[in-house]
Amino acid sequence: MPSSLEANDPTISRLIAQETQRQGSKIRLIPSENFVSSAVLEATGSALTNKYSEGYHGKRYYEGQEFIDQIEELAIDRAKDVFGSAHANVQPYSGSPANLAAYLAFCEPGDKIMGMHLPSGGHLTHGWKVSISGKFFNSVQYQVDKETGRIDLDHVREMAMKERPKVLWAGGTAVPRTIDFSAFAEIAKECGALFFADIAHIAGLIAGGAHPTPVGLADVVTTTTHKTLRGPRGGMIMASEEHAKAVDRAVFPGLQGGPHNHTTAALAVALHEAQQDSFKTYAHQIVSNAKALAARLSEHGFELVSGGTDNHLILIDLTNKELPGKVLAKALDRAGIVSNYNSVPYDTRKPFDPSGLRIGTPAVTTQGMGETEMVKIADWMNEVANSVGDEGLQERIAGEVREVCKAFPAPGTSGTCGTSAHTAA
Ligand code: DSN
Repeated sequence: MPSSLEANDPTISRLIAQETQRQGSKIRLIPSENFVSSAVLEATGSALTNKYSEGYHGKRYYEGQEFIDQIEELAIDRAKDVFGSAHANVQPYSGSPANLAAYLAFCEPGDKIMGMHLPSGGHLTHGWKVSISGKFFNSVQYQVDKETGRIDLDHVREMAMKERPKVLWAGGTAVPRTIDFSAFAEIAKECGALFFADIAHIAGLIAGGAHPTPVGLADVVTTTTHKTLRGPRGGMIMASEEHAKAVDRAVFPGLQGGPHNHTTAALAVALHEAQQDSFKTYAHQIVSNAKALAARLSEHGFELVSGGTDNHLILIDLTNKELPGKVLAKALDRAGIVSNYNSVPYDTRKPFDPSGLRIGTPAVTTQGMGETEMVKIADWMNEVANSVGDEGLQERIAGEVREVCKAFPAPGTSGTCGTSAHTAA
């Protein structure tokens, strides 16, 4: 008997099945991607998508909120518990809207903001020129040190004292090293800035105790919920009690309409998973896996920005291999290994054809892979990089990748997940 989707829309049904199969049969190294549990998937696909709920618990603009209120309160309570935050807003649609809401809560157009330069690993919404944050605000940006590839806190301090921004951002999308949130908090205090921490990439590591937290140090902490945190696609803002009202008003009615209740419920489920001891194991294993992968890649002569990794992410500078990131990413994809080409600090190539490749270990860790598999993956990557035009080689490796994926089935792609690193709630 076909499912209702198969019967009603066989084309979309087939495409979803094909994408699901793609995810389950390739090694997914994009550091911002993951596999959610079947429980999170189930909540995401629930009838909650049918309901409008503008407002907050006790002050909604539609009737029929008796269950939605409970769901949103549970998500908030769990977020506060997992991150030790005084306040949490779970309504942002994703990371960029969460960051916009943070601006709306505290800034006026034209205010000066200071974030990390995109090619240094920052995010578009931290003041990059093509983003609304770079257009509506007066943006100044710090870069990583050219020699070390790391954030130079003396440079950040010097620039912040000179520029006196309204907001100082820490966090980004291609930062392979531990972020010293205490140092950023001190700099923000010294120069009179508000400190915004964007933990989108590392939220799961923080929840699992594998990275220091900015909660309690930053005025505002924003995050997506679908990266290492392993929840549905969404966003969240955490703040002290002092800033709670401003944050809530900025999200609604300032920026958004009705919250996506199916996402809120799925986030509550993911946060429940993050409360389990097994989540700590998962978070620490992500880092161990990334270190093992980085070490083996270095042995193969890959040059890693900053020399390695402290977290889930590795940024490879392919300049010494005379190989553009895009060429290697496409060859790897044919070999069943999915990555993304990415700018490296001080890149001389264009963002759409950059010098780097960005990889990470959240998804493979969720599948239960460990250091042994990371060494194998690095060896495959090296083989592909040494002969990017060899389609026979890529086909052989794609077959071997499929076998490995069969041994480490991903939740939601095969209906099972027999791994110690994953909690199916
Ligand atoms: N697109 C996200 C990432 O891949 O890091 C950032 O927004």
